[in-house]
Amino acid sequence: MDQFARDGYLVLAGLIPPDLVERLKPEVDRWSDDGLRAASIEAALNGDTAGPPQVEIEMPAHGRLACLPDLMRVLDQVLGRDFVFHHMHSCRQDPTTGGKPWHHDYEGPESTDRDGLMVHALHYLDGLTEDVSPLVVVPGSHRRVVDKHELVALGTRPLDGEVVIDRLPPGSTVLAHSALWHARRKTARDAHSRYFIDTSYCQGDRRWRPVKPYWRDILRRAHELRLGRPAYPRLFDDGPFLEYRPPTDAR
Ligand SMILES: O=C(O)CCC(=O)C(=O)O
Repeated sequence: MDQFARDGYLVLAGLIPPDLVERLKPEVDRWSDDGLRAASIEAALNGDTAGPPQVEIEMPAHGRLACLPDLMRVLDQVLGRDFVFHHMHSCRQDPTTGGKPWHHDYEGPESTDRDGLMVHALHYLDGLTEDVSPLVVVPGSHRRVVDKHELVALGTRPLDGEVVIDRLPPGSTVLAHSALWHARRKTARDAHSRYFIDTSYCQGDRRWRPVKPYWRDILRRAHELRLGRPAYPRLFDDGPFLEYRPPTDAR
């Protein structure tokens, strides 16, 4: 955990069991190809509080990933026992998908708050190889207080001290402090799709901004599915969340 505090991330190589990876990939395909992802983005853009017909966490393997016991055990150590689910995104990045500029994903009440601990589990179902775009991080950058939108102007250009993560075995997760500066650097060699899911968690005794207008509905659906039970009955509680505020940037 000293490494997480110092660098702002941990590599959890092969955290996701192979059979779960095999169940997740067709769900990601369905999410991407059957209009479900598009519907969830549209609902978010429309400020829809009821949510789209299906959300990621309702797909069985995605629901399992969000409360994967081996991940929960790491979160116990990083966040302490009192933590809640924040959100999940699922996406198949095809070779035509672009890079993602430098940013962080910390969602405190105001852009400069760094009061509590929030993390993003970045899951790479096929791992990372030289055939796809790498993840790039700046170790220690989670300790700098920067408005997330300021970073975007940097694009994906190399930054001092950066670490390029381009070799990970299948089913690997990078657990990042949500304020860590990170980017997906598009490379010319993108040869096949990159299966990417992120799940995010935050300390339950602080206040947080949700990222989707239908966040309450997602938590309600997770409760109905009894996700996280019996070990983590509070994982999908709504208590720590402030009201949703639409982003001011064009994210
Ligand atoms: O695609 C990646 O490797 C990282 C994506 C990312 O930074 C994000 O979704 O916030």
